[in-house]
Amino acid sequence: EGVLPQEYTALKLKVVEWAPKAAEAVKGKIPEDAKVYLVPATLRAETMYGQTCCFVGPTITYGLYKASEKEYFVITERAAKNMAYQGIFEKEGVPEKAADVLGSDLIGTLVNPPLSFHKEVRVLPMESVLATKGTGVVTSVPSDSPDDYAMVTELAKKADFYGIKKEWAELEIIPIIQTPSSDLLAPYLVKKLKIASPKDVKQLLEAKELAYKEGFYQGKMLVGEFAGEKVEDAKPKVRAQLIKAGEAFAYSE
Ligand code: A2H
Repeated sequence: EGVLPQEYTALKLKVVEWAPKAAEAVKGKIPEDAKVYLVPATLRAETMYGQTCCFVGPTITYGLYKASEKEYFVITERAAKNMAYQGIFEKEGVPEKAADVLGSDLIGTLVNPPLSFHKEVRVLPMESVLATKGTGVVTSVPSDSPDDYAMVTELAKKADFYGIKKEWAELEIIPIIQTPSSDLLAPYLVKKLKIASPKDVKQLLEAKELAYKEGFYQGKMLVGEFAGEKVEDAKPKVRAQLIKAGEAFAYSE
């Protein structure tokens, strides 16, 4: 962990339809009219137009935590404790857990990602999701995140092995940010650095650094309300909009 606190944007992806095992795990545990959200933490709010799926760690145990009377969040216990402490939940103190659900049981759940061109996306597995960072949930933006692009490519290639439907990993990747190199920076870098799979950890780390620098300092928005503006300028505006709309909140650790 770094010295400075990391200021994330926590995004609310509403559950539209549970995967069968997740449905079983939550059955009768929350009010019928309550909304449940998967809540990924991101540093790149301005890329949220390009979400194509939502990653969970298949071996991570998540909890369904009560944020308010009618809202529940699917996150790690660690994140729930932080959120309770930061006054994000209606009730302060010890977070109230309605149910446990294993990451692998969430796979296939259909969620509604704010701002995204794709209105409904699936929950998919990513082994490299850390239980010790953010909320343990990662929203996937394959246009601008090399990790995400490498993972959705792998999932589409080996759908049967991962126990998913191929089409869940094959949503169209839409250009969100123009940089000097490309309008699809992550796929461009993955190809350029000859990254074959999520196992190419070293090259992915390099791609991630390159993508972050070029995207942030030289990127221009191609879509959304701030199209034409520099990423640097658009980032806080997109974030503020999401927060104002009640679709996201600040989360730090
Ligand atoms: B970012 P930092 Cl488009 N395990 O969001 C692994 N990765 C995690 C995580 C966890 N528990 N929690 C968050 N992350 C990812 C978007 C994005 C991100 C883009 C480009 C780069 C990028 C869409 N995925 O991150 O270690 C989340 O992915 C590259 C750094 O706290 C989050 O932002 O610096 C980022 O890592 C936080 O990483």
